[in-house]
Amino acid sequence: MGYVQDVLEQVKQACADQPEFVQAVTEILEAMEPVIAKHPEYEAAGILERFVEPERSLIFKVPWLDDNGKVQVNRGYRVQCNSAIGPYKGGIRFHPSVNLSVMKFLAIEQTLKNSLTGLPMGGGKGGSDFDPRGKSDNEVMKFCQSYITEAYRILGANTDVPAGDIGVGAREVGYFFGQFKRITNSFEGVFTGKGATFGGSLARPEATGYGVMYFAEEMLKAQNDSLQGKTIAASGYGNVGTFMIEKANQMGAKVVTIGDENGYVYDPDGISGEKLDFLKPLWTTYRRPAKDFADKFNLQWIPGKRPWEVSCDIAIPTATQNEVGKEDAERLIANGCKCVVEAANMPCSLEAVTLFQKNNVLFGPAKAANAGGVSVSGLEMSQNSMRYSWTFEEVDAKLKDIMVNIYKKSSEAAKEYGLEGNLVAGANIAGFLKVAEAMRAQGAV
Ligand code: 2IT
Repeated sequence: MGYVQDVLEQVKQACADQPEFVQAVTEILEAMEPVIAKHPEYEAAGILERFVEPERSLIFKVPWLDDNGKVQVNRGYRVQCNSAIGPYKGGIRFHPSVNLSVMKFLAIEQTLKNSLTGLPMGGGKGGSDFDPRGKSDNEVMKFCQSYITEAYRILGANTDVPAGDIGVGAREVGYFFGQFKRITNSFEGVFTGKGATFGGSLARPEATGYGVMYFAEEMLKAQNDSLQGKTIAASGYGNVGTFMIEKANQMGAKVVTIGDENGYVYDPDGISGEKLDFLKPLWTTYRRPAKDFADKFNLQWIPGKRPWEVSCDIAIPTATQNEVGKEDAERLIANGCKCVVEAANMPCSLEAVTLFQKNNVLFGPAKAANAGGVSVSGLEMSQNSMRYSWTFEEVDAKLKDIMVNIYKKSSEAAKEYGLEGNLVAGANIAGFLKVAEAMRAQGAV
């Protein structure tokens, strides 16, 4: 076997109990064959086997007192994957599905995504199996403080800079920041996604969703097409989904579905106006189910099903990993879907991605398409270092530039390595080359 396959086999054996991590590594390494063929020095330097091993993983106890005064215990994680090109950077996820496999997959994806942004950020990810649904504000605060009381020792503005992810938004980041400041006696830009009154960047809440649509626009432009008049199916309605809908509306498209694990809402008129106003805080502030949205506006609620059965031009999964499987992909293709843009991290299974590619469905991979969030996080770090802040318009313009650039880098890398049109390969290759070069230059560390 060749070098790439050898490393993949090693990961499959060593991490057999980590299916999400193996899935992410499989996709990445399969794109590496032409890279290794062109760069034998990477094999000599052992870059791949070093790249697939996180630099450090911290797993810790997070004890907290609930509102009844009872002790609860959750498990916390922070995986510091790669620091070749900058401090570890990546969100914190609170969701019952969080485990080491999920953390490691997110951290390695983040490493390549952050590289693609062109900003100096390494890759990391953190989280806990804590379920924020149904928790009071007081319980969330106590949990966040306890998480940071352990994690603070490996965090720092020049070391590791977390942000939000599923179940973690501005409120939680505020509690993280307050606890970190108290323990370390320092006011530093150690988190992004902060509130605007203590160093948060304007346009950070909008960044991931807007960035997804800027990226989608580039994908369609390359086909002499546009978003005007397009029908979009989406799923999650958190921070990413709601701002994706806002930007899609501004670009002349409409989004006809949102959903959760219990079913989905179908709104053929498209979600806009007072419907979007209601939807925005539904998850991010109230952590409420999707059915509330259907009930409020008398919209069709389809229980027990995923949105991927409706007729749409574009599917934008905005919820979580592996929410689009093989059968969903088959149905989307049969119903005429021509473009899939991953807004969540790794929302499409490997089989689904292969089906889209075989059937000439335009496919925008997460690490490129959803990089807008961490891009503005990078801009938040820059603003904090300067002790200065840019206007919304300035940040939004920089975000758009970065997304256009990521599209360009990914499509050019695909072409250069003989895989024209394959943005999965292109994004992996373009992201990897910068990290690999930095690792090689820094020696065997
Ligand atoms: O998946 C992601 O890119 C994020 N959750 C955002 C990470 C960040 O540091 O802004």
